[in-house]
Amino acid sequence: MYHVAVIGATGAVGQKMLQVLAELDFPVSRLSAYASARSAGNTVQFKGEDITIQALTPNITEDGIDVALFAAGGTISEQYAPLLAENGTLVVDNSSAFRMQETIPLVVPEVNPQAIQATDRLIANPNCSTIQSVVALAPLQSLGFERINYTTYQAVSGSGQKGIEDLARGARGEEPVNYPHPIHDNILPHIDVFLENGYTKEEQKMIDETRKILNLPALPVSATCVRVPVTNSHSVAINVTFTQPTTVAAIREALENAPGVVLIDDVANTRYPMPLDASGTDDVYVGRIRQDDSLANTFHLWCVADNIRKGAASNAVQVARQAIEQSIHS
Ligand code: A2P
Ligand code: 11C
Repeated sequence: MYHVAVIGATGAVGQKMLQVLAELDFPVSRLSAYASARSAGNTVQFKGEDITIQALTPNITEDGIDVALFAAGGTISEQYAPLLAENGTLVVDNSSAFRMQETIPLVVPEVNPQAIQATDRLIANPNCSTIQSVVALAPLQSLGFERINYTTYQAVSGSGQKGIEDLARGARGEEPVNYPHPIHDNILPHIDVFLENGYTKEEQKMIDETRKILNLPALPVSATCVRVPVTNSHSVAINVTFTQPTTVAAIREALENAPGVVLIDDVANTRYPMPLDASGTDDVYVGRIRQDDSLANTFHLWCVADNIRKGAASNAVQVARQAIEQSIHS
Protein backbone atom coordinates (compact mmCIF):
# COMPACT_ATOMS: atom_id res chain seq x y z
CA MET A 1 0.00 0.00 0.00
CA TYR A 2 1.22 3.50 -0.83
CA HIS A 3 1.05 7.03 0.54
CA VAL A 4 -0.33 8.83 -2.53
CA ALA A 5 -0.39 12.60 -3.08
CA VAL A 6 -2.43 14.56 -5.59
CA ILE A 7 -0.88 17.96 -6.37
CA GLY A 8 -3.53 20.35 -7.68
CA ALA A 9 -6.29 18.40 -5.93
CA THR A 10 -8.90 21.14 -6.37
CA GLY A 11 -8.54 21.36 -10.18
CA ALA A 12 -10.55 19.58 -12.88
CA VAL A 13 -7.87 16.91 -13.40
CA GLY A 14 -6.84 16.67 -9.72
CA GLN A 15 -10.44 16.07 -8.63
CA LYS A 16 -10.78 13.35 -11.25
CA MET A 17 -7.50 11.77 -10.09
CA LEU A 18 -9.00 11.36 -6.61
CA GLN A 19 -12.09 9.74 -8.09
CA VAL A 20 -10.10 7.43 -10.39
CA LEU A 21 -7.68 6.34 -7.63
CA ALA A 22 -10.74 5.12 -5.73
CA GLU A 23 -12.51 3.62 -8.76
CA LEU A 24 -9.46 1.70 -10.00
CA ASP A 25 -8.78 0.49 -6.48
CA PHE A 26 -5.25 1.86 -6.42
CA PRO A 27 -3.51 0.54 -3.27
CA VAL A 28 -3.68 3.74 -1.21
CA SER A 29 -2.74 3.51 2.48
CA ARG A 30 -2.92 7.28 2.91
CA LEU A 31 -4.07 10.08 0.61
CA SER A 32 -2.64 13.61 0.81
CA ALA A 33 -4.09 16.52 -1.17
CA TYR A 34 -2.09 19.64 -2.06
CA ALA A 35 -3.10 22.86 -3.78
CA SER A 36 -2.24 26.56 -3.50
CA ALA A 37 -2.22 28.40 -0.17
CA ARG A 38 -5.65 29.79 -1.21
CA SER A 39 -7.20 26.35 -0.75
CA ALA A 40 -5.26 25.24 2.35
CA GLY A 41 -7.64 24.08 5.08
CA ASN A 42 -10.50 23.36 2.66
CA THR A 43 -11.36 19.74 2.03
CA VAL A 44 -11.65 17.35 -0.91
CA GLN A 45 -13.35 13.97 -0.85
CA PHE A 46 -11.57 10.62 -1.20
CA LYS A 47 -13.58 7.40 -0.80
CA GLY A 48 -16.28 9.34 1.03
CA GLU A 49 -13.87 10.91 3.51
CA ASP A 50 -12.88 14.56 3.86
CA ILE A 51 -9.19 15.16 3.19
CA THR A 52 -7.82 18.51 4.36
CA ILE A 53 -5.93 20.30 1.61
CA GLN A 54 -2.36 21.30 2.41
CA ALA A 55 -0.54 24.25 0.86
CA LEU A 56 2.23 23.04 -1.42
CA THR A 57 5.67 24.03 -0.06
CA PRO A 58 9.18 22.56 -0.48
CA ASN A 59 8.59 20.76 2.84
CA ILE A 60 6.50 18.25 0.86
CA THR A 61 9.70 16.19 0.53
CA GLU A 62 9.44 15.46 4.27
CA ASP A 63 5.91 14.07 4.04
CA GLY A 64 6.92 10.48 3.17
CA ILE A 65 5.03 10.34 -0.15
CA ASP A 66 5.47 7.16 -2.23
CA VAL A 67 3.49 8.24 -5.31
CA ALA A 68 2.71 11.82 -6.40
CA LEU A 69 0.34 12.73 -9.22
CA PHE A 70 0.90 16.31 -10.45
CA ALA A 71 -1.96 18.32 -11.97
CA ALA A 72 -1.19 21.91 -10.98
CA GLY A 73 0.33 23.20 -14.23
CA GLY A 74 3.82 23.27 -15.70
CA THR A 75 5.36 25.89 -13.42
CA ILE A 76 4.48 23.97 -10.25
CA SER A 77 5.69 20.71 -11.85
CA GLU A 78 9.02 22.27 -12.83
CA GLN A 79 9.51 23.48 -9.28
CA TYR A 80 8.36 20.42 -7.31
CA ALA A 81 8.34 17.26 -9.44
CA PRO A 82 12.16 16.82 -9.67
CA LEU A 83 12.45 17.64 -5.96
CA LEU A 84 10.15 14.77 -5.03
CA ALA A 85 11.54 12.38 -7.65
CA GLU A 86 15.11 12.94 -6.41
CA ASN A 87 13.81 12.16 -2.94
CA GLY A 88 12.57 8.72 -4.12
CA THR A 89 8.88 9.52 -4.75
CA LEU A 90 7.39 8.05 -7.94
CA VAL A 91 6.07 11.13 -9.78
CA VAL A 92 3.59 11.10 -12.68
CA ASP A 93 3.36 14.59 -14.14
CA ASN A 94 0.37 15.68 -16.20
CA SER A 95 1.95 18.94 -17.41
CA SER A 96 3.95 19.44 -20.61
CA ALA A 97 7.05 20.51 -18.63
CA PHE A 98 9.09 17.29 -19.02
CA ARG A 99 7.37 15.43 -21.86
CA MET A 100 9.99 16.04 -24.50
CA GLN A 101 13.05 15.55 -22.27
CA GLU A 102 14.94 12.61 -23.69
CA THR A 103 15.59 10.88 -20.37
CA ILE A 104 11.99 11.15 -19.17
CA PRO A 105 9.51 8.50 -20.36
CA LEU A 106 6.25 9.70 -21.94
CA VAL A 107 3.84 6.86 -21.40
CA VAL A 108 0.46 5.48 -22.42
CA PRO A 109 0.31 2.03 -20.80
CA GLU A 110 -1.55 0.36 -23.70
CA VAL A 111 1.03 1.69 -26.16
CA ASN A 112 4.57 1.93 -24.71
CA PRO A 113 4.74 0.44 -21.20
CA GLN A 114 8.27 -0.70 -22.05
CA ALA A 115 9.40 2.95 -21.97
CA ILE A 116 9.31 2.80 -18.15
CA GLN A 117 12.51 1.57 -16.50
CA ALA A 118 12.34 0.17 -12.97
CA THR A 119 14.53 3.02 -11.71
CA ASP A 120 12.44 5.85 -13.24
CA ARG A 121 11.01 8.21 -10.64
CA LEU A 122 9.59 10.90 -12.96
CA ILE A 123 7.23 9.89 -15.76
CA ALA A 124 5.35 12.29 -18.02
CA ASN A 125 1.67 11.91 -18.89
CA PRO A 126 1.02 12.97 -22.52
CA ASN A 127 -1.40 15.62 -23.78
CA CYS A 128 -5.02 14.44 -23.82
CA SER A 129 -5.47 14.61 -27.61
CA THR A 130 -2.24 12.67 -28.11
CA ILE A 131 -3.18 9.90 -25.65
CA GLN A 132 -6.43 8.97 -27.35
CA SER A 133 -4.89 9.19 -30.83
CA VAL A 134 -1.98 6.85 -30.07
CA VAL A 135 -4.27 4.35 -28.31
CA ALA A 136 -6.24 4.17 -31.60
CA LEU A 137 -3.14 4.03 -33.82
CA ALA A 138 -0.83 1.70 -31.87
CA PRO A 139 -2.75 -1.51 -32.77
CA LEU A 140 -2.07 -0.65 -36.44
CA GLN A 141 1.67 -0.21 -35.97
CA SER A 142 2.58 -3.44 -37.80
CA LEU A 143 1.16 -1.93 -41.02
CA GLY A 144 3.95 0.69 -40.92
CA PHE A 145 3.10 4.38 -40.52
CA GLU A 146 4.07 6.62 -43.43
CA ARG A 147 2.19 9.77 -42.40
CA ILE A 148 -0.40 10.83 -39.82
CA ASN A 149 -2.63 13.91 -40.00
CA TYR A 150 -4.88 14.92 -37.10
CA THR A 151 -7.81 17.31 -36.97
CA THR A 152 -9.18 17.71 -33.44
CA TYR A 153 -12.51 18.80 -32.01
CA GLN A 154 -11.59 19.56 -28.39
CA ALA A 155 -13.98 20.06 -25.49
CA VAL A 156 -13.84 23.14 -23.25
CA SER A 157 -13.03 21.00 -20.18
CA GLY A 158 -9.52 20.78 -21.69
CA SER A 159 -9.11 24.39 -20.57
CA GLY A 160 -10.17 23.48 -17.01
CA GLN A 161 -13.03 25.03 -15.10
CA LYS A 162 -12.50 28.38 -16.82
CA GLY A 163 -13.25 26.85 -20.23
CA ILE A 164 -16.48 25.30 -18.98
CA GLU A 165 -17.49 28.65 -17.49
CA ASP A 166 -16.88 30.49 -20.79
CA LEU A 167 -19.23 28.09 -22.61
CA ALA A 168 -21.90 28.72 -19.97
CA ARG A 169 -21.30 32.49 -20.13
CA GLY A 170 -21.78 32.44 -23.90
CA ALA A 171 -25.06 30.53 -23.54
CA ARG A 172 -26.28 33.36 -21.27
CA GLY A 173 -25.25 35.96 -23.88
CA GLU A 174 -22.24 37.15 -21.86
CA GLU A 175 -18.75 37.90 -23.18
CA PRO A 176 -15.96 35.26 -22.82
CA VAL A 177 -13.30 35.63 -20.13
CA ASN A 178 -10.97 32.70 -20.88
CA TYR A 179 -11.04 32.49 -24.68
CA PRO A 180 -10.26 35.38 -27.06
CA HIS A 181 -13.65 34.88 -28.80
CA PRO A 182 -17.04 33.39 -27.86
CA ILE A 183 -16.99 29.58 -27.72
CA HIS A 184 -20.79 29.26 -27.52
CA ASP A 185 -22.24 28.79 -31.01
CA ASN A 186 -18.72 29.07 -32.41
CA ILE A 187 -15.48 27.12 -32.93
CA LEU A 188 -11.92 28.36 -32.42
CA PRO A 189 -9.04 27.04 -34.57
CA HIS A 190 -6.73 28.02 -31.73
CA ILE A 191 -5.61 25.97 -28.67
CA ASP A 192 -2.65 27.22 -26.61
CA VAL A 193 -0.27 29.83 -28.03
CA PHE A 194 0.78 30.35 -31.65
CA LEU A 195 4.37 29.39 -32.53
CA GLU A 196 6.76 30.90 -35.11
CA ASN A 197 5.95 28.11 -37.62
CA GLY A 198 2.23 29.06 -37.66
CA TYR A 199 1.17 25.97 -35.70
CA THR A 200 -0.25 26.28 -32.19
CA LYS A 201 1.59 24.74 -29.25
CA GLU A 202 -1.23 22.17 -28.91
CA GLU A 203 -0.67 21.10 -32.53
CA GLN A 204 3.09 20.92 -32.03
CA LYS A 205 2.58 18.84 -28.86
CA MET A 206 0.50 16.31 -30.80
CA ILE A 207 3.21 16.06 -33.46
CA ASP A 208 6.17 15.76 -31.08
CA GLU A 209 4.48 13.51 -28.53
CA THR A 210 3.14 11.09 -31.18
CA ARG A 211 6.66 10.65 -32.56
CA LYS A 212 8.13 10.07 -29.09
CA ILE A 213 5.46 7.60 -27.89
CA LEU A 214 5.50 5.57 -31.11
CA ASN A 215 9.32 5.76 -31.11
CA LEU A 216 9.31 7.08 -34.67
CA PRO A 217 11.25 10.35 -34.38
CA ALA A 218 11.19 11.13 -38.11
CA LEU A 219 7.55 10.20 -38.78
CA PRO A 220 5.71 12.88 -40.82
CA VAL A 221 2.85 14.05 -38.54
CA SER A 222 0.66 17.12 -38.86
CA ALA A 223 -2.24 18.51 -36.83
CA THR A 224 -4.95 21.17 -36.74
CA CYS A 225 -6.42 21.59 -33.24
CA VAL A 226 -9.85 23.15 -32.83
CA ARG A 227 -11.86 24.09 -29.72
CA VAL A 228 -15.56 23.24 -30.05
CA PRO A 229 -18.56 24.08 -27.84
CA VAL A 230 -18.67 20.63 -26.21
CA THR A 231 -18.34 20.39 -22.43
CA ASN A 232 -16.33 17.18 -22.23
CA SER A 233 -14.55 14.54 -24.38
CA HIS A 234 -12.25 15.30 -27.27
CA SER A 235 -12.75 13.98 -30.83
CA VAL A 236 -9.96 13.48 -33.34
CA ALA A 237 -10.28 12.83 -37.08
CA ILE A 238 -7.19 10.78 -37.93
CA ASN A 239 -5.95 10.41 -41.50
CA VAL A 240 -3.25 7.77 -41.63
CA THR A 241 -1.12 6.49 -44.50
CA PHE A 242 0.48 3.07 -44.07
CA THR A 243 3.60 1.73 -45.78
CA GLN A 244 1.73 -1.52 -46.52
CA PRO A 245 -1.60 -2.08 -48.25
CA THR A 246 -4.45 -3.07 -45.93
CA THR A 247 -8.24 -3.14 -45.76
CA VAL A 248 -10.97 -1.62 -43.63
CA ALA A 249 -11.78 -5.14 -42.39
CA ALA A 250 -8.17 -5.71 -41.23
CA ILE A 251 -8.12 -2.36 -39.41
CA ARG A 252 -11.44 -3.16 -37.73
CA GLU A 253 -10.16 -6.53 -36.60
CA ALA A 254 -6.95 -5.07 -35.14
CA LEU A 255 -8.92 -2.42 -33.24
CA GLU A 256 -11.55 -4.88 -32.00
CA ASN A 257 -8.83 -6.83 -30.20
CA ALA A 258 -6.86 -3.85 -28.92
CA PRO A 259 -6.61 -2.96 -25.22
CA GLY A 260 -8.43 0.22 -24.25
CA VAL A 261 -10.22 0.52 -27.61
CA VAL A 262 -13.95 0.14 -28.27
CA LEU A 263 -15.02 -0.08 -31.89
CA ILE A 264 -18.32 1.64 -32.71
CA ASP A 265 -18.59 1.50 -36.47
CA ASP A 266 -22.07 0.66 -37.69
CA VAL A 267 -23.18 3.53 -39.88
CA ALA A 268 -26.21 1.61 -41.19
CA ASN A 269 -27.63 1.98 -37.68
CA THR A 270 -26.15 5.49 -37.18
CA ARG A 271 -23.66 4.20 -34.64
CA TYR A 272 -20.33 6.03 -34.32
CA PRO A 273 -18.33 7.46 -31.40
CA MET A 274 -19.61 10.69 -29.84
CA PRO A 275 -18.46 12.79 -26.86
CA LEU A 276 -21.68 12.22 -24.89
CA ASP A 277 -21.07 8.46 -24.93
CA ALA A 278 -17.33 8.63 -24.13
CA SER A 279 -17.66 10.94 -21.12
CA GLY A 280 -17.30 9.16 -17.80
CA THR A 281 -15.39 6.19 -19.27
CA ASP A 282 -11.72 5.25 -19.71
CA ASP A 283 -11.97 3.74 -23.18
CA VAL A 284 -11.00 5.20 -26.54
CA TYR A 285 -13.84 4.85 -29.05
CA VAL A 286 -13.08 4.46 -32.77
CA GLY A 287 -15.40 4.43 -35.76
CA ARG A 288 -16.09 5.84 -39.26
CA ILE A 289 -13.22 3.70 -40.55
CA ARG A 290 -12.97 4.11 -44.29
CA GLN A 291 -10.50 4.19 -47.13
CA ASP A 292 -9.29 7.61 -48.26
CA ASP A 293 -9.70 7.25 -52.01
CA SER A 294 -7.50 10.28 -52.70
CA LEU A 295 -4.25 8.60 -51.60
CA ALA A 296 -2.83 5.03 -51.66
CA ASN A 297 -2.80 3.02 -48.42
CA THR A 298 -4.62 5.82 -46.59
CA PHE A 299 -7.55 5.57 -44.17
CA HIS A 300 -9.78 7.79 -42.05
CA LEU A 301 -10.55 6.98 -38.39
CA TRP A 302 -12.78 8.93 -36.01
CA CYS A 303 -11.66 8.73 -32.39
CA VAL A 304 -13.38 9.99 -29.22
CA ALA A 305 -12.34 9.80 -25.53
CA ASP A 306 -12.92 11.50 -22.19
CA ASN A 307 -10.08 14.04 -22.09
CA ILE A 308 -10.17 14.46 -18.31
CA ARG A 309 -10.23 10.70 -17.63
CA LYS A 310 -8.23 8.74 -20.27
CA GLY A 311 -6.67 11.99 -21.51
CA ALA A 312 -5.34 12.92 -18.08
CA ALA A 313 -6.38 11.47 -14.69
CA SER A 314 -6.97 7.81 -15.60
CA ASN A 315 -3.87 7.57 -17.76
CA ALA A 316 -1.78 9.05 -14.90
CA VAL A 317 -3.15 6.48 -12.42
CA GLN A 318 -2.60 3.67 -14.95
CA VAL A 319 0.99 4.88 -15.50
CA ALA A 320 1.63 4.86 -11.74
CA ARG A 321 0.25 1.33 -11.51
CA GLN A 322 2.39 0.19 -14.45
CA ALA A 323 5.54 1.74 -12.95
CA ILE A 324 4.91 0.04 -9.61
CA GLU A 325 4.35 -3.33 -11.31
CA GLN A 326 7.52 -2.91 -13.32
CA SER A 327 9.64 -2.04 -10.27
CA ILE A 328 8.15 -4.96 -8.30
CA HIS A 329 8.93 -7.44 -11.10
CA SER A 330 12.37 -6.10 -11.94
P1 A2P B 1 -6.06 26.17 -6.18
O1 A2P B 1 -7.48 25.70 -6.35
O2 A2P B 1 -5.67 26.30 -4.75
O3 A2P B 1 -5.71 27.38 -7.02
P2 A2P B 1 -7.15 23.85 -13.05
O4 A2P B 1 -6.15 23.48 -14.11
O5 A2P B 1 -8.42 23.07 -13.10
O6 A2P B 1 -7.37 25.34 -13.00
O7 A2P B 1 -6.44 23.46 -11.61
C1 A2P B 1 -5.21 23.94 -11.23
C2 A2P B 1 -4.79 23.27 -9.92
O8 A2P B 1 -3.47 23.73 -9.58
C3 A2P B 1 -5.67 23.65 -8.74
O9 A2P B 1 -5.78 22.57 -7.85
C4 A2P B 1 -4.87 24.77 -8.09
O10 A2P B 1 -5.12 24.96 -6.71
C5 A2P B 1 -3.47 24.24 -8.27
N1 A2P B 1 -2.49 25.31 -8.08
C6 A2P B 1 -2.46 26.52 -8.66
N2 A2P B 1 -1.43 27.26 -8.18
C7 A2P B 1 -0.81 26.47 -7.26
C8 A2P B 1 0.32 26.66 -6.39
N3 A2P B 1 1.01 27.79 -6.39
N4 A2P B 1 0.64 25.63 -5.56
C9 A2P B 1 -0.06 24.48 -5.57
N5 A2P B 1 -1.12 24.25 -6.36
C10 A2P B 1 -1.50 25.23 -7.19
C1 11C C 1 -6.72 21.28 -24.09
N1 11C C 1 -5.17 19.46 -24.51
O1 11C C 1 -7.68 20.57 -24.43
C2 11C C 1 -5.38 20.68 -23.78
C3 11C C 1 -5.27 20.55 -22.29
O2 11C C 1 -0.59 19.75 -22.62
O3 11C C 1 -1.67 18.77 -21.02
C4 11C C 1 -4.03 19.82 -21.82
C5 11C C 1 -2.76 20.53 -22.14
C6 11C C 1 -1.59 19.62 -21.91
O4 11C C 1 -6.80 22.49 -23.96
